[in-house]
Amino acid sequence: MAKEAKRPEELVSDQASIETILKAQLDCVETCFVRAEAQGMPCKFGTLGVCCKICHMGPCKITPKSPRGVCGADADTIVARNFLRETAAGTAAHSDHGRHLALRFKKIAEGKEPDYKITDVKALHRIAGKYGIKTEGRAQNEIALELANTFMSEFTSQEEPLKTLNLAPEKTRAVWKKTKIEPYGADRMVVEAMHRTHMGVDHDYRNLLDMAFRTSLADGWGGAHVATQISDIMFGTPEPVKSSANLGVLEEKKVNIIVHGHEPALSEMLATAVYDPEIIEYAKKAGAEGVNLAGLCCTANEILMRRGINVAGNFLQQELAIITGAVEMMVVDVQCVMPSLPSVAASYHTLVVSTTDIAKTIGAIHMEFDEDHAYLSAKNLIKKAIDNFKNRDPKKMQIPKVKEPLIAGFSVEAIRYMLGGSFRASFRPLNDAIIQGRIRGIAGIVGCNNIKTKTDSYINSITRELIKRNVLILKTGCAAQASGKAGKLTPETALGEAGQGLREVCEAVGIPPILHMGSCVDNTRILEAASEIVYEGGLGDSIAKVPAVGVAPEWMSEKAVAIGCYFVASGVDVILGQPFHISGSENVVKYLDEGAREKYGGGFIYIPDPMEAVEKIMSLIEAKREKLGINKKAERKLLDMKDRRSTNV
Ligand code: BF8
Repeated sequence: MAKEAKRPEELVSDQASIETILKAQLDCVETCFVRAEAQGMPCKFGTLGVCCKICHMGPCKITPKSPRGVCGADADTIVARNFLRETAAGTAAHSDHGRHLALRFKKIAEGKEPDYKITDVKALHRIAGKYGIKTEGRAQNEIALELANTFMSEFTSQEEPLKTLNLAPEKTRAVWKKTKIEPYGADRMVVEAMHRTHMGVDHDYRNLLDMAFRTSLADGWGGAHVATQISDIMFGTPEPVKSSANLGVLEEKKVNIIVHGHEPALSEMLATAVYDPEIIEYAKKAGAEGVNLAGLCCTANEILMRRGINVAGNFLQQELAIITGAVEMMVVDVQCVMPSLPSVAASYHTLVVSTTDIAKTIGAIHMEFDEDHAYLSAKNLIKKAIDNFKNRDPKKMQIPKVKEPLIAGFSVEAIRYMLGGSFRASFRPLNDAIIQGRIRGIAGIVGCNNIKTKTDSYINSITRELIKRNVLILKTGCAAQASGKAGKLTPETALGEAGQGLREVCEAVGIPPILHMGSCVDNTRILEAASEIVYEGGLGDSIAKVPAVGVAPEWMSEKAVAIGCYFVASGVDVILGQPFHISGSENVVKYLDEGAREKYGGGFIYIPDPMEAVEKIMSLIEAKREKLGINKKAERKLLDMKDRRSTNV
């Protein structure tokens, strides 16, 4: 008997998505939810990670009957090679994003990018100072050019460890040096990873996995770190900003344009151009009340953090946004863009426009973003969207009346300022709160949506439970948007659910208990925050000692593999709500957990149940607190029996 299709309520958590999936069914439009059903059970060998396609004698697969491939590679080698290739791909994606920004930044410094400028001069000076670049008495462009060249060498460095590593605490760096995983530039690391996983090269699973950690450091303390810093200089360091999230941000009477992807250069230009009087006039002439720009995925996070632009949704809502029938144009660049978008759009009037030569999709209109005439390029895109307004079919339009208010924009600088004010900006109050036990620790909850999990459900349940247990939450990516859609990114709503200690601290300093820190490249902000805690003192001398845990509840992309690896290599335990494709090798599973923890201070733990994950996170945090010797003091000083019961310690 055919398996019954899942009901929308079983697939997604939010009402906007439920309504729009039902609409897709009525409109006979295929979505990822339908295709996931059609896929059935995933390939067993792929899931175990024991399928080897590295040479053309195969593909080989490991089974009890054939424990080695044709060349003799066993499960350990095959699984580790596949894992390293995933990490390299994730590193490449973030780093290529960072490199594009670095090239653009260099052009700005050289005065060759008339439409862009250095928006945040303070950030330029702050970041240049971190790299040892002299700022006093020098012209802005001179500083920017030296910094741009430094950033470029962070990708190409062949023999020198990255300069960005110096931003990590000394003891954390010493671990990398001792274990020989200090990376060179991502360009070399990714090439070396591909070489080592070629047929007949590196066969020791431990050596391959160490290379995965090393490669990922070229991302977290290299390419992605550079991307965040350049974005802050070019477009501004984020500060708390109000906005809204979910499909209800689309507007019935306006031309709706959605930006989707990752790089902020075009979306920033669009965010300016929508307010151009010429554009407003053009929209009015087309019968619209104006132009409404909204974002999806991490492009949304970039322009949300700096401009408060509304978020239409996270990863698994990209097709649903088109199915509302209210989107004139979806502008896409790189990463996490489903190739299905043009076929979904074919049932409506939406134009899907690709904007970069490195990311084209059959069925999309390609309008290369001309960075030398960026503003004009942005205006042309918007005008094309306005021209398409007349093609909207009101009978096909259904915008869910679902959106939630939120506050985002918590860069490390913003947190420091909020904790201490402009004269005493510092992490001291946070460190003290952790030492006193009011805040037990920190969880970085990051990553994607994955069709294998009811959308947002693991993310939201774990977040809810952890704030109850007085854990401060730092968020990025689609996981942050999940909290936004659930209405948990405002101080009022989340404070009502936070434990007493966390609530008191948040109320005193004026921060919400769940802090939206940005896009996926901005995971580096979480590392920066952990480093700040170390520098502030009292919570250990390396990131590994801080009572902090990383969580990737619904991850799905290779970028998430790289992120997880650089968290672990930085000393942070990472809980996975979805497993890696490694279970075909017990040795690899063990090495990524216990082996990594022994060497770097953090390891990977897969826990499919969110409540079990909460228990594990609390035990990891409490173990670190015990090691720091801060639990005794806090209990004597602050907690009575009632408090103890409520914190479940
Ligand atoms: O880089 S969280 S689905 S959008 S990969 Fe993609 Fe995952 Fe979303 Fe941003 Ni990150």
